[in-house]
Amino acid sequence: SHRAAGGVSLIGVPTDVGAGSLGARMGPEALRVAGIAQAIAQFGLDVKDCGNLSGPANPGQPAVNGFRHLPEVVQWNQTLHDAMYAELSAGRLPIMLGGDHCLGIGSISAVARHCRDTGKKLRVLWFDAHADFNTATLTPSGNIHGMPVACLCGHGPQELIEIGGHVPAIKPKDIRQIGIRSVDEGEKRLVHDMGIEVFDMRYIDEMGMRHAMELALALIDSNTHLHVSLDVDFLDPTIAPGVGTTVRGGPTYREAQLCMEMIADTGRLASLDVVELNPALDERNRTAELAVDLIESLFGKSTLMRKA
Ligand code: B3U
Ligand code: MN
Ligand code: MN
Repeated sequence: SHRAAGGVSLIGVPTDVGAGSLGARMGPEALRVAGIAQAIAQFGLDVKDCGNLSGPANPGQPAVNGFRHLPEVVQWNQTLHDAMYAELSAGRLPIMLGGDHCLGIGSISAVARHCRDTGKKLRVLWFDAHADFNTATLTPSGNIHGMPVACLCGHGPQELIEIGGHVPAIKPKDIRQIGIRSVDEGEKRLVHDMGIEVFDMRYIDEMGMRHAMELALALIDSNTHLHVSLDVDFLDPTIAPGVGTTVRGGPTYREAQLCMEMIADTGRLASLDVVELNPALDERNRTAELAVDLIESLFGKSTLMRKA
């Protein structure tokens, strides 16, 4: 139910340079403590923990020209791009353990580059409470974790948009956003004008998660590389308190499980980001444990055996 024949590689990226609050730097360890490696190994997969990447400390500075910590964000993302691209080239399924969501730039630009190398079609599923489509002029915070999708689509500082060697790294038609419920004013227009397909909470309330996911997964075929970028703030904060930017009214446990199961059924999962987990804000590691639980479903835990 996934494309992990060559094994799974865990890449820890312990930083919160793109976030507004501190603590996502501890995300990789919390996921390890919650048993992410064992949870994936139970499916008979070879799991390699690559450990943590290194990079600059969080300088805790205000925004400069609309960006907080741009040089640090660039450095972490370049390092991540290289690590992720190496694992993909080796035929493995990389899981990026964040870290804040600015890391989606390095991760997905590596995935997009791998797709260009191999002639694969890319589909990114972006699970998030936020659209992450801000720019230097639109951002209310300067936090780059609110900008990765814009950067991937070619709207952002040159150093960030060119990390994967091709600008833009992805096209709007490559991505589907699910669970969105907090979008800034100017950001709304840009998301609309770029033509991003968004299944927001209003859509999910009216049409149901099953229908939203059927559309988000439409036209995936055997030549598709499916990348999942899971911002843990996608989940309702009552079940996932361990995130810096909670937004009420997110998907329930059951809705989130269904998303993961429907992805598992495609058999095309080929890379994953787990980001924005903030252990400093969590309760007894329950948000990390929930993320691991969902990842088990993503790897096919609840997939029944096929009738002959
Ligand atoms: N849109 C807001 C808030 C935000 C976006 N992503 C996160 N928070 N995690 C911003 O600052 O860009
Ligand atoms: Mn995000
Ligand atoms: Mn978010």
